[in-house]
Amino acid sequence: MIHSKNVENDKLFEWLCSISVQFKFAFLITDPNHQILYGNKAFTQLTGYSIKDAINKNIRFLTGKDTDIEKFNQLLNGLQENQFAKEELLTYKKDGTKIWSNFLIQGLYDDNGKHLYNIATVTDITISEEENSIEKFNIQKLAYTDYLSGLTNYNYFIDRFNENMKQQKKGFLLIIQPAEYINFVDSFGKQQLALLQKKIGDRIEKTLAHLETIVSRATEGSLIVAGFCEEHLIKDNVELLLKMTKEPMFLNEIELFVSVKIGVVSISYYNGDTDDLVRLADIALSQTKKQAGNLIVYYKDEFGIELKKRMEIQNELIHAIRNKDITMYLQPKVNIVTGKVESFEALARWFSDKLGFVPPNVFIEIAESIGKIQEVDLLVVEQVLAWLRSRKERNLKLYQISVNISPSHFYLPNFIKELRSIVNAYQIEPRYLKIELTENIGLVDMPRAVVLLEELRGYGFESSVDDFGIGFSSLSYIHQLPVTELKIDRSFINQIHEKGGSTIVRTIIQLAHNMGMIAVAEGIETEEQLDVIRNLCCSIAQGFYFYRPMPIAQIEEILENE
Ligand code: G
Ligand code: MN
Repeated sequence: MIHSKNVENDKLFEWLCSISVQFKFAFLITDPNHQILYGNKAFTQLTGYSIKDAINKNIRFLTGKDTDIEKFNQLLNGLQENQFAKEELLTYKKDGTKIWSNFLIQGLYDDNGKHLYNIATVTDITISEEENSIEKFNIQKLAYTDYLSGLTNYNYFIDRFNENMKQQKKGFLLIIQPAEYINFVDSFGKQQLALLQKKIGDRIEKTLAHLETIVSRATEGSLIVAGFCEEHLIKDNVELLLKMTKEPMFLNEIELFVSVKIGVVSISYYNGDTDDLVRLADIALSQTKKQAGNLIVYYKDEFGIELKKRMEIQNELIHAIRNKDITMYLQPKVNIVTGKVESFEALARWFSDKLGFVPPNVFIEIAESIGKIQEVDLLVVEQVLAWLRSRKERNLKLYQISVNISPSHFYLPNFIKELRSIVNAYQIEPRYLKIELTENIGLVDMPRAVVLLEELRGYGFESSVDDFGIGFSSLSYIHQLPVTELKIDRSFINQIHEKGGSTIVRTIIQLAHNMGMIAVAEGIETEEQLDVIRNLCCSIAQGFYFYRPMPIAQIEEILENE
């Protein structure tokens, strides 16, 4: 990244860069005078300008002789604080070709009203079907790259590995981690860690140059490697990797000796599911943490107890779903100004006779992996409706309740039909249900997501984007989705007291308000966090600070006391 200001703004800047990598739309960050600080790859694809071409130029360099300069200036000069400005303009590619584009610009300000950046998205509105599919192809390539390190990412690894396995290859899969990567991040920062990972990645490729390999960045702190060779050569090949730690690596002219932890699994354990194999390598890696220094651990069957546990949970879960043994808990969403309960989020909880309490993140993930998540979601919806119905019969106030819907069945043809039919059966107005979807939803199939959300809205259901701000954030297309609420991911609330943490939350709240949406802060645990988001004009919050998710009986008590 080419630019450095104070830490606080850099964090916002870094976040904007990281989420815009996946954007299908050209995305630029400029300084308040419209000088370009960053452009994503879609920008390069759209305009033909490399990032180097664009950096430090004024955004006006995209114009040409037929551009309506006055209109463009109006757009740039008329930027009101925290407002979107939009205009259709004729711009030029590097090779001189004209493009009609939709320019969307917004100013970002800090807590003191200081103008930090502008962000601009540029969409080609002259695009043809054919070009569109080329663009999609390139987006795929983008989706294969880890932006910080420049290495290929986990998605790439999985796709390539699966391709290789079609030819029934032999060899190993391993996960490799610099031994003290947490300390490393503390003393050097994430950007430097990414550079180090890139260097390790290059060394691995060199060391194993005699093999066919796939080397990708699996997580922030680890690389994932597949090497294809005969079974009896696995050990020799993997041990070569220890040699590379004998020579120092240079980072910013500092000499570093890096020790590594390696978890290895033989491809002979492959059962058709690459995720399972990766899990085995991960289990082996976790065994390396018990000792200091360089260490390689090979997966053994004894380690597989964890996997057995998972199978057990899986089997119990199937029974639990059949017996409707999943319980709905409610967590209040609170109006910060009045302190009153405004609405609820419904959450699935599972108390198994055999296994005891199984944490939701555990069984939800398993339900997803075995194709049972739709049933879990609908069990929750049904209990929500039954509760509303029972309150209606007792002439008590009804509240709007959010239900989490997994992207995996949001797109199924009968989803909306089924939803409507149970809502009808309980005779509850759809406006009492809010459909919570994760922000990746538009990434799967954006045009269809819009159609489905419009359809839901047409029937009177509201919808909301959950866990906003992480992963494939939809900053550039969120304004196209007919949703009424953005839920700021808990991780941002957690970091709100770190330098720059509140700037990101502030930006998300501004974005939500600009688009006429409600911003909800999730995971409020302390008074200090509440104070910050209150100052940022967020009006709805949810979290342990107010209430934990609770069974209906307890919720009824709270409502009685209000
Ligand atoms: O992904 P989603 O936002 O739907 O996740 C909701 C989960 O977050 C629930 O399982 C709920 O128990 C949990 N949760 C709710 N409030 C808090 C909180 O204040 N802190 C933490 N750590 N978790 C919370
Ligand atoms: Mn949720």
